Amino acid sequence: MTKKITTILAAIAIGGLYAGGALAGAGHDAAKETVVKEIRGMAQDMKSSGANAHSEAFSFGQAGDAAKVNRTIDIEMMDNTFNFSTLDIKPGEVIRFNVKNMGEVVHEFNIAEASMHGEHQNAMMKMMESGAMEVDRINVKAMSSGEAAHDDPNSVLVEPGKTAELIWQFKKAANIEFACNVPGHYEDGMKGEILYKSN
Ligand SMILES: [Cu+2]
Repeated sequence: MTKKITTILAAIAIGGLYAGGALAGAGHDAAKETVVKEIRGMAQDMKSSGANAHSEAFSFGQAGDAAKVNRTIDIEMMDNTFNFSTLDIKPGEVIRFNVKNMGEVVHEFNIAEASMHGEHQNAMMKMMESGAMEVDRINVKAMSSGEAAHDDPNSVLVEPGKTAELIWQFKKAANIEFACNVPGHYEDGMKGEILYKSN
């Protein structure tokens, strides 16, 4: 049993005592609600601390709602460059990115803080090593399990000739880049800056 699960079980036990003690009073429901919230929070922590879960909040926004899209931007990925070197975004804007891979190798469109791209490059190297990703194809079965899983809401990994969609709601933040973290591509300059010129 992992430490986190033990902690959650302990919280449930304590919650039971707490709720039980308050049973006679009017505070019962409120106490129960607090405990439920705590457990939910912990389950969420556990999820986001997992090797393949990235549901934490980002400084620069969150996965966007398809019904609230303000604008569509066509992203073309070549070997190894994007069709844009910068993107100008309004804070709050929900953008649908149509991401097309025109190249002959797998590319990624990932929106993140510059420092996060570095971390993601290490993860991507592991995917390559584990066989979850090859130069020109994605091994979906290997990709969907284990440490090499690629399920970040701020990123799409696209095979040659394919198109993927990413909907993102932007929040203004410093040092945000779009980049491809396939090994070697970022270093080749396959990246660009998100600007917030039109506030
Ligand atoms: Cu690339």
